[in-house]
Amino acid sequence: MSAQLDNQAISILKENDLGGYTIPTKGLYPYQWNWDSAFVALGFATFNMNRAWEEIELLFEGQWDDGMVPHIIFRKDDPSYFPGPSVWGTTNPKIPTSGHSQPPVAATVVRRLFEQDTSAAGKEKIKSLFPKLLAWHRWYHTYRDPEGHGVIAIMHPWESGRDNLPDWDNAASHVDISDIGEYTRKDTSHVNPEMRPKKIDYDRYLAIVKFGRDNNWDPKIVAEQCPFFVADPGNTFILLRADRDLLAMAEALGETEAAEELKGWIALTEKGIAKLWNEEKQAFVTYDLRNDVLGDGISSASFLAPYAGIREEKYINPTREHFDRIAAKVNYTMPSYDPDHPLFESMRYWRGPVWGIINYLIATGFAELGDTARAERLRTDTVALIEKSDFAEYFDPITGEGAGGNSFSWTSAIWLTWAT
Ligand code: 9YW
Repeated sequence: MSAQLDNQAISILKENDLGGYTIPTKGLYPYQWNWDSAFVALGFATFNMNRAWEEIELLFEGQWDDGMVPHIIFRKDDPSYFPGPSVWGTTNPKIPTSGHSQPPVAATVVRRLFEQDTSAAGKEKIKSLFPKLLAWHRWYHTYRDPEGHGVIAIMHPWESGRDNLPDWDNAASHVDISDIGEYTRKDTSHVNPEMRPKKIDYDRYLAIVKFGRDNNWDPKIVAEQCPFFVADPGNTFILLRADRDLLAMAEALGETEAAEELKGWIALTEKGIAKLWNEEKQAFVTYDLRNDVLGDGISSASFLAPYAGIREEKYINPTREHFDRIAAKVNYTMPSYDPDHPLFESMRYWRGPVWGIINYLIATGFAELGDTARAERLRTDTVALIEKSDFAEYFDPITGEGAGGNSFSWTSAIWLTWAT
């Protein structure tokens, strides 16, 4: 079974390879996505190290002058996806891109590639990628944490990579959607609309894109005025982890000045995460910085503290308890949203389904804590889901049914690098 799935996963990556970069899946997502490419690189690294580096290098071809690495790189216009490059209206980059970023997992991936590839070429790759990664992290700390709270905000639900998480609903309800005009979605013609965000979500997504476009995607204006600006435990923990990995690379390369800068960000974030702690829920939640509202939802990102290197028992013990409560309730961990919450929906995208890449991140954190049982539960559940429902985009945590796009690149990559 395993060898057969290994071959299938490799074939999917090869089929979705458009020449140095990989699309997430045919039809639904015809471009290069940021964090997808990072995970995909881990998959390629299991059988073709050069191709793994290339994936990351092509992602950074889309980097903006201010350091931002966009969430989509539009290498060629494809009418099967909406919103395409003309809707984003970005002007800065050499290649058309979207106007905001996505979870910064790349530095963590690059560190792993660097550890695996001990060749001279590997050293050259990391030398050229290091300043680009550092610039991106600096952009995140400057513009997505403008007041220096030590938590990272998103300006659009898409920037979190967890688009229709129920936690964005309230914050997004303040976004004025009266001026968005007519538009036609494409996603719902590729997959069942019941598994996708609703129309109201898309109205708000487009209103925020309009805000960005009207302000030339200036990150300073975004930080001051964007109608949606919410601190996200997902991006905060992922960046904290990535800062630590970049620090390890800075030390290996003798980049002392960069190392000091990174240590400053790490110390700030280690303190800042207290702002995302909901004492009543005993969990890390979102914080709507625009409207000063602490969330009450427990999502899969609430379990990323160990991954970020957080070790305080006051945080880790309740995190384990929530894990066990949810694990007892579902057949397959980790649902993207708390099944005890009234807004949980087992098949609707980021409101309940299980995502292989998130399982991998959470499990990495638990394994590093020495918590093998919980890490293994996540891994064996991921294996069971893929064996049952193939390399789907995401899965129902109760039935294990696959949902969204199929022959999905990051599910295949996660299989190769971790689950198998
Ligand atoms: C969209 C590609 C992307 C992921 C995101 C996921 C989804 C795209 O697909 O967003 O148009 O909704 O939410 O995390 O990177 O796989």
